[in-house]
Formats: sequence, structure tokens, C-alpha cells
Amino acid sequence: MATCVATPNIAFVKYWGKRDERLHLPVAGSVSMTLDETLASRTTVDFGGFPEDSFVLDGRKGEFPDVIGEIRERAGIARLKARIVSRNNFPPAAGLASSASGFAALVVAATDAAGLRLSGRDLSVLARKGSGSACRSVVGGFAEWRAGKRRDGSDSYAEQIAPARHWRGLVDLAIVLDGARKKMPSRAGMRQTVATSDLYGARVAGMAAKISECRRAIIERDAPALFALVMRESNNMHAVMLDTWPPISYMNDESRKAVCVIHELVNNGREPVCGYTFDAGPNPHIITTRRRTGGIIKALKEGGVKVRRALVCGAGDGPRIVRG
Ligand code: 2P0
Repeated sequence: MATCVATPNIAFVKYWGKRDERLHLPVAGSVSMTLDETLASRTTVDFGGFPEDSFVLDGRKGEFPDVIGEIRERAGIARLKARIVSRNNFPPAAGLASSASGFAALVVAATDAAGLRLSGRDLSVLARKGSGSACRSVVGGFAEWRAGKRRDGSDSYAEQIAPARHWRGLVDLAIVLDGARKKMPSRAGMRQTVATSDLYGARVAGMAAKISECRRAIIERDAPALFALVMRESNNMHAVMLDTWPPISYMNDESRKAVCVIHELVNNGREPVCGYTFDAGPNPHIITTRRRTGGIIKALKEGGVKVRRALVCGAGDGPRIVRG
């Protein structure tokens, strides 16, 4: 039996589109910051002689995860049934729930409970099989998911660019605007984009240069460059979403209001205090430094943005096994 706490990650350069649906192999790489435990998933996996497999997420029975089968095979315990209990400390219905922290916690707890001692790379590959972005949450600090080329996905995993302590002041100010569940799950959305968007090819062609610029900005702690990059990258991803047929629109009027406020704040790049990024949902994630969060929340509210909740998440150290 083992328990693991793992956290979500916020992508600076985003994953949107697969070359293999079953193995969650991406068309292009991505870059993210694994967050601290402000938001976290806590998962216990027990192979202790149960009559059947069970999986309970936040008190409700869920679908038993496939990736456990592979972990059991590798550990030579194929016949042992598992009891899995997972809890998220996410604010309910905030639209922040992430499969990334869940699968990272699951894979790290399950391999530990099964007595497997795997490399970071192997753990990242396993987490990816649960959910693509989970491969980045296995890594602490700043991570790059290498898309890889092999058909079996063995070279598609995340690696650390820098540990969390490299840039302690950098934060994701997550603004909760709208508690509504997103209409289009990202898995179906990205499939639709790859199949129909004319602009998608241009996005993919620009990814390698964007990833190396993002790596440089992180390594050199070049905040103005990072803030500009995350905004342009988020807008690029949401542009191909809109170019998808039928169109996908995760951002809403409130999101766009927040974008306008931030552009006024950064004053055409003359005052690079922050940058926004949006995932497959309406909530802005403002990438900034910790001391600026208060001023940004104030500006958003004064600009008429309905801020329901604001969470400040710094960089975190990645999954940890909890003893006892
Ligand atoms: C990201 N997203 O890079 C991007 C930004 C959503 C927008 O990773 O099908 O839940 O499980 O591999 O990992 C969402 O994709 O999808 C995602 P699956 P996942 O963070």
C-alpha cells in the first residue's frame, strides 16, 4: 500500500493534438510549471488481497484506471486486486480539476505499492498513458514534455528544465470566473482540431521555436519574455480551437474582459508585469510574480471582471510519497 500527493501543472506552451489516441502521444512538445500543493490530489493504492478492483474518487465510485494493469504486469502481481482511493482538494466546481495531478498521484502511488522502482522517465511514460498532461506533473518545477518519435511512445515523456527553487517568485494566479463544467472535453476537442483546423499546421510548425524560447526564458528567469510568450501561445491555441469545425470556444465574455484588463496593465509590453494563459476552460491563469498578485486582482475587479475566487500557486516539487 502507498499514498502519494501530486499536483496539477500549468502549461506555458500547450499540448493540443495527438498523433496516437490510445497512447496519448502528442503532435508537438509542451512546457509547464508543476504547481505547489495549493491544489493537490491524494491517492492511496492498496494491493492487499481484495476480492475485486475498486476505485473511489472524491467519495464516488469511478472507472477503474487501465494503467494499473500494466503496473501489475511489470511487478509480477497480475492477479492481485487493487483498492484505490483518491481525493482532490480542489474547490468544487471551480473548473480547475485536473486529470494531470490525479494520474501523476495514481502512477507514483501504484508503482510504489507494487514494489516497482522506476526511473522518472518510466513514471512519466506511465502517467502519460493515463492522461497526456499528467506526464508533466510527475516532474517537479519546470518541465518539458518531449513529443518523441517512436510509435510505442517510449520517447514521449517529460523532463525537468529547472527545479522549483530556480524561480520561487513566479506564480500562477488562478482566477475562478465560472463554475460551469466545460461543454467539450479536451480529449474530443483536440481530436476535432487535428481533423479539421486549417490553422493547425501553422501552429505545429511554430512549436519547436516556441519551446526553445520558453526554455530560455525559464532558465534565464526572463519574466518579460515569458509573460509575452504565454499570452501569444494561449491565443494561438485558442485561435486553432476557433478554427476547428464545428468551432470550439472555451473562453467566454468574462475571459475576454480579463484579457483586455491584462493588456491595459502591461501597456503594450512597456510594463511587463504578467501574462495570461487559458486552458480548456474559461478561467484565466495569470502568470506573474508573487508580489504583484494583489495589484492584478484589484485591476481585474476594477475592470469589471467577476472574480469568484483567486488562488496563488507557486512552483512545486512534484509528487511525494506520504508515509503513515
Ligand atoms: C495543456 N491541455 O497543455 C493543455 C492546454 C488543455 C489545454 O493538456 O486526452 O487532459 O488525457 O491526453 O492531458 C488537456 O489534455 O488530455 C491539456 P488527454 P489532457 O495543459
